[in-house]
Amino acid sequence: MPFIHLPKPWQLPESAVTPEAAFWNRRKFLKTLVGAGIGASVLPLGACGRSGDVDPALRKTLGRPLGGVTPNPDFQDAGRPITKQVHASRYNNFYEFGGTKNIWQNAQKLPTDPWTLEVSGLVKNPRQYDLDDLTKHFPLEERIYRFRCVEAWAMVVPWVGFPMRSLIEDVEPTSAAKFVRFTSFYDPQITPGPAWEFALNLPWPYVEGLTLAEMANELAFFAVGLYGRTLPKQHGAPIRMVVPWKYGFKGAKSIVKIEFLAEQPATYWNVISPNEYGFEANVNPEVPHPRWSQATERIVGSGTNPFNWERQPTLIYNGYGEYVADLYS
Ligand SMILES: Nc1nc2c(c(=O)[nH]1)N[C@H]1C(S)=C(S)[C@@H](COP(=O)(O)O)O[C@H]1N2
Ligand SMILES: [Mo]
Repeated sequence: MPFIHLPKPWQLPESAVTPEAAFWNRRKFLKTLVGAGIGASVLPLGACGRSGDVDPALRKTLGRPLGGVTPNPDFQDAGRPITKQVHASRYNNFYEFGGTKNIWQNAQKLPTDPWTLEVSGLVKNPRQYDLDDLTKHFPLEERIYRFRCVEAWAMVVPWVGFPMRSLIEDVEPTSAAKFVRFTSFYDPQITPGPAWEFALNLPWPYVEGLTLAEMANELAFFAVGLYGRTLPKQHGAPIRMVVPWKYGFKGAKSIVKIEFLAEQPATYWNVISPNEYGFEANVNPEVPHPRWSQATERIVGSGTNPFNWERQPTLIYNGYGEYVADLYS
């Protein structure tokens, strides 16, 4: 964004971060430019080419290029550089494939074609989307979002996908629907979990949940791509959740089922350790995890090894309070 430089909350000194910071004005400003047909020429043209250098082993794990993707003008600047793909796509959490960050090659066992995403429960139009539907049924846009894991590592990546709201409009929840459960792929032959899984008896499949109001929020997104291509398996191909104001564990990967419910569903990490991983799980620098502070975060790929990655302050709602604070007042 070379010509426009108005501060967002994350570009201001901590003392200047107020709920009504300049973020909002800047969003309106960008919308005006685009509406007048001026903005398009200064907006980046999608994220192919933004991934940085990719080595041959990693290249094998990448998806196919996605065409017809519109960059969403509101989400082109996350206030930090985009994380290079060599870092983002080789440092993952996907416990179905192991308990370390280094599961990117192991995750290639995930069978993604064919795929069926079933949407059911309290909806007027239950649906099944196949693999093709996921990239063709909804118009695709690109959003560059901050991402903050509860373990205090953070990155910025260009997702491709569609707003969760579009799917809500497709299936039309009934007035009884208040919560939504998202279930990840699970097959004990393919996704055995970490080596220590048997000791803990982990509650597979991985499930996550949102309130319907959270799912309808402008930020809530289904990603089917990353850096201009379909999602690599290690990131949750062919479709995963992205809720950038919440800790990363809320973003279930490789979703096979979405159910609209009247009651709050049980969720994977909350079942494992309820006092460490809440249902709401909004990013909040002032609420420490029982075992570590959440005040700062380590920037993925910013140093030679994860132990000396640069630290930066964590922001309430991960910097997205303008969009979501109303949900919690
Ligand atoms: N099915 C499934 N989804 C998951 C996880 C997982 O282990 N299994 N890990 C979560 C956690 S803790 C994080 S931080 C993010 C990591 O996403 P990334 O690897 O694409 O960066 O995925 C989330 N979604
Ligand atoms: Mo995480």
